[in-house]
Amino acid sequence: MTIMSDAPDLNDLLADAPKNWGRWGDDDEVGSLNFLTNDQVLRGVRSIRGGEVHTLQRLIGDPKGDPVWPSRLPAEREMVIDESAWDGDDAPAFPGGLHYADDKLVAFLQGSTQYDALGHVWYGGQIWNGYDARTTIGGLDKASVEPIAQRGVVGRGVLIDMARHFGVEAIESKRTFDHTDLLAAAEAQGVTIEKHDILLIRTNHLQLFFEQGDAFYEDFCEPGLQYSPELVTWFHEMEIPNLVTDTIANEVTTDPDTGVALTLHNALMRNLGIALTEICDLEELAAACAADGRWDFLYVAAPLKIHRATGSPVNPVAIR
Ligand code: UVW
Repeated sequence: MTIMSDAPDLNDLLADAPKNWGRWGDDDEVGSLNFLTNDQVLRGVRSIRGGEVHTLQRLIGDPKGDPVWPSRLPAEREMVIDESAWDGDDAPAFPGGLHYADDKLVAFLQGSTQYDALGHVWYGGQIWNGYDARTTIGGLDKASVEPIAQRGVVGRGVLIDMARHFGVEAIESKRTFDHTDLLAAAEAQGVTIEKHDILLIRTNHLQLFFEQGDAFYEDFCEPGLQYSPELVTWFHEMEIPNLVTDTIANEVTTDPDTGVALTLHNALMRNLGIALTEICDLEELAAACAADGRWDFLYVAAPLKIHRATGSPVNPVAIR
């Protein structure tokens, strides 16, 4: 597939961008999650005050619809067996009269609240840590979601409420912001983004999915962080291990200046090894943070251990 566009090639755009390739060895597959040492876990634990728990996954099979990237389909849950199996003469017979219900899920692994594998996106024939992009054929032999699932993600989380900062209920399509806006929002919230924090950004953009229906996908361009060399340097110097958002793709879909799609997936994930977590529901957490003015917490997440997968559903937990 050739897409005609005047957009610069990512090889050129990111030619001088920083990389963490090799920083944790030639065989690393979890990238900046290496920053989450035992001390960082304990730093996260110290941000718990009352013990209140918030889960951050969106409902799979939401009767109101499941927001997904345009080329994907929402998950379909199918009943395999239920009480109706015992209606007919050929009903299964288990000793003792056991009946049970089973179902299955046909789902894009990137089609709900999810962790991206570090090898999920690339350019120039190389994925995270310099592995050959051909290692993705038929399944990710390198930098799949499996090593992330194996190690888990635990640290101090900080929520930056950009919708609140902009004074809107939900940030509209195409609106961009950068690290200086994050810092201004953090200051207004009275919280400091510290080195090695897991950064959560609320836009509440997906409220528009629920309000607009199919029109949501017309001229699809989510709001979010916009690439600049300075923003990438900030993430690099802050050694952010994980970026978590409530949008489908963590960043402005198409950069309004360059026309490039998902630049930060490449600059942050492919090059720096920052884990990306998408489609979270941050509403309840944001309300709790706003109510008592505390915006940091222990963040805990473990995607599913799926061999060679490009991503995995997850239900992250924030403990305040
Ligand atoms: C793509 O990379 C296309 O999507 P996402 O990272 O949002 O799953």
